[in-house]
Amino acid sequence: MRGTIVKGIAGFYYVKEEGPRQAALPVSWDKQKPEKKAEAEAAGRYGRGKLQAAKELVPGESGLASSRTSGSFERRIWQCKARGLFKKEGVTPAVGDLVEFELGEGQEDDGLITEILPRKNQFIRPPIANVDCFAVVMAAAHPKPNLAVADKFLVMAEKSGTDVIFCINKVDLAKPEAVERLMAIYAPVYPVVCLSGASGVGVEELKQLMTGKRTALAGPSGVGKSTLLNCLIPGALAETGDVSHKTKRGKHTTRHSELFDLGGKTMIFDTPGFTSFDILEADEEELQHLYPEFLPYLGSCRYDDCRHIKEPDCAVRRAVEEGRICQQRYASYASQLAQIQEKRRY
Ligand SMILES: Nc1nc2c(ncn2[C@@H]2O[C@H](COP(=O)(O)OP(=O)(O)OP(=O)(O)O)[C@@H](O)[C@H]2O)c(=O)[nH]1
Ligand SMILES: [Mg+2]
Ligand SMILES: [Zn+2]
Repeated sequence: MRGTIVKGIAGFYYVKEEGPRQAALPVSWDKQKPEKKAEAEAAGRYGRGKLQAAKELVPGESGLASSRTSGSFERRIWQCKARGLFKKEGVTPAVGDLVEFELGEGQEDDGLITEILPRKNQFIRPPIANVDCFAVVMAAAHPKPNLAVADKFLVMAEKSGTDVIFCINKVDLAKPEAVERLMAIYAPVYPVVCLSGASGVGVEELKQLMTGKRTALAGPSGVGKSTLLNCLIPGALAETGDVSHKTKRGKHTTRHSELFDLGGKTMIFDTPGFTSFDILEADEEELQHLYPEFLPYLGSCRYDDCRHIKEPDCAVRRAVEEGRICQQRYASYASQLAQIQEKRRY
């Protein structure tokens, strides 16, 4: 059988099978009453292998009866382990992977992932694969926007050639100036959506931009990624947590990446937030190409190997001075370049 890994926890992978949709499974199978289980078995509602009904199957409802009456049809999700050989080969299945899997003999057996199909791309932070687009989420306030982290996500997205949507969330909490500042920096380079996961402002616009793609919500903890996911897919019921008043940071509520279905070909990854990441997988020469607004000027500097820092007659710095490249983004480039050079020294 073929399917997509939608979640992975502690050595288990939850694989959503491909193919026609089937009658929805009971929510949280393991918690079902025995008589309901018996009923489902009698109805032939699950096959071999241990079934894990995902919570998104029947939005906002629970139990078999409701899934029947709601007439909801979904693809089944199977709990699987990975073939032992993957480990030997140093391969780890990732959320978003398209896989081949087999089901065990008994009801309680886990399925077995036997093959991972070639990936379009793969990321370490967050650990996901086959991403078409990154929605980089920053809160305009609470927590304060961390532009260094935003620019690292953007560089990562550019390097892998994925699309980008820049999301400014919590506009209901922030002063208009804070939102405008972020707009001024990012709107010249990327599509920007102003959002409030609290009131739903901007969610339709974001949904439009995500249509037909697999988009990963990425950004620091507490910016509202899971809240946005719940707005986009009301049945997703992703867990959300508040922002600590003491540290002014999120509480790392989402611990595992998970892939949700919005219908059609639209899928959304919710990912755990983190506030800093040191691995910037670009090299010194490459970095300048990962700032799209630099591209028109590359090749016009006096030196071919110009890094746009101190070199004379530099077209990029001229563009910064003349306001054609945002000062903040240039500073971020310079800081990332310094980090890459520093790392190379060791
Ligand atoms: N006022 C306001 N609060 C929001 C908004 N979006 C999210 N929140 C709140 O911000 C807090 C953090 O939201 P989450 O959705 O858990 O954030 P997250 O980005 O998923 O965080 P991690 O899972 O830790 O990475 C919660 O208390 C949300 O209710 C918004 O647009 N406005
Ligand atoms: Mg979350
Ligand atoms: Zn230059």
